[in-house]
Amino acid sequence: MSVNSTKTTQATHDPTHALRHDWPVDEILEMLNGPLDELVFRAQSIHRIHHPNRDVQLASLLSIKTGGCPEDCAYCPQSAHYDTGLQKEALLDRKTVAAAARKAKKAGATRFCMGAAWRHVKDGPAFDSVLDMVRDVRALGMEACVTLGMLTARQAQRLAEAGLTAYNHNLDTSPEFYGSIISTRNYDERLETLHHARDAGLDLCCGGIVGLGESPKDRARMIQILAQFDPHPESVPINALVRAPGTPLAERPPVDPLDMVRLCAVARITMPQSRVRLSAGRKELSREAQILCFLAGANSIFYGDQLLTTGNPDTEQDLTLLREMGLAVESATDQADHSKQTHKHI
Ligand code: SAM
Ligand code: DTB
Ligand code: SF4
Repeated sequence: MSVNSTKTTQATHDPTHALRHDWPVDEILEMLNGPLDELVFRAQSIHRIHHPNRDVQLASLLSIKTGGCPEDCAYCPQSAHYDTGLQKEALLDRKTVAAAARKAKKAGATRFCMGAAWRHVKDGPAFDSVLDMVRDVRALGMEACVTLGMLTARQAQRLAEAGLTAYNHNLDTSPEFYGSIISTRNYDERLETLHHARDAGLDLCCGGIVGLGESPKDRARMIQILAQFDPHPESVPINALVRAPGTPLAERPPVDPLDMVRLCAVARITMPQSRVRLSAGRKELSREAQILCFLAGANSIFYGDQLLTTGNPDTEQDLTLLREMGLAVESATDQADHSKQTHKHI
């Protein structure tokens, strides 16, 4: 596996159409540090070409197994290494998860993402139960995504066989900064799981977090590595750190909203066809800051009052914001067949 692939999917030098996998880090850094108006203009120009529907995907999240995680991710309220006051919960049962998915669908979500606070997946009844949950979500006609930690090639295949749409596994930051945030696993293990998911034919949902104390160069490196995937990850979550009490990063300064705008823009420019998902941290972003993120090419949000263990804006507020912007919301009469996807204005 290589993070330095220089393959180009589309041999075109048209600056707005090219799908490139060979972005030099300095070029990304220049965009991140350059004038904001030029960055947003470039991102929006590319966005218009690749996403003429101007639609936003609503993805709902559910924590299906909460807390007690053996990993020491410095940002995470679910790590067993920190006293965050979070109530641990065993794996939810299949019926509870299916009911939550139905509720999300009724509220307008087309994608349902299930997260487990595991270091890695263990074969056995819990994994079998997750496979059933995936089948149930797909039977509702929704896209199904799970984030379960590290996977073997066989586990990725079993998820694909169950009908899973995408696997979420974030790079979170640059390989250079990774060791300052997590000591219980390394970057290559992260990449290996992503390759297993890709080899099994799953879409990749892979992005990162802003506000961990990383430098602009770390952000540029993360984007560079994401864009080296060929094809690019189909969805790229851009999270702002949620400063969870009890974690080592609880006292970090708040993320500058314009840094979120810039990161959404460079994700859009470097990965033109991907869904750029404006993810955690929206509760602390003003309506105007979120609008700038959409202008910069974000075209998905986590939708629902709860992320995994922390809060998210309420659904009415989100629908109002999208309506005020005049954006369309992705709707799906039959998610099993992507060609039948439709878009509606709200
Ligand atoms: N345990 C699995 C893993 O780490 O891959 C899946 C669940 S984990 C909670 C999923 C992602 O949530 C992390 O990779 C990280 O990007 C994001 N995340 C966790 N805590 C966060 C926080 N406090 N602020 C922003 N994003 C966070
Ligand atoms: C992603 O990139 N962000 C989501 C989802 N993928 C799994 C998780 C955000 C978690 C924020 C902290 C919490 O609610 O526990
Ligand atoms: Fe565990 Fe995932 Fe949280 Fe890390 S981010 S502590 S792996 S739940």
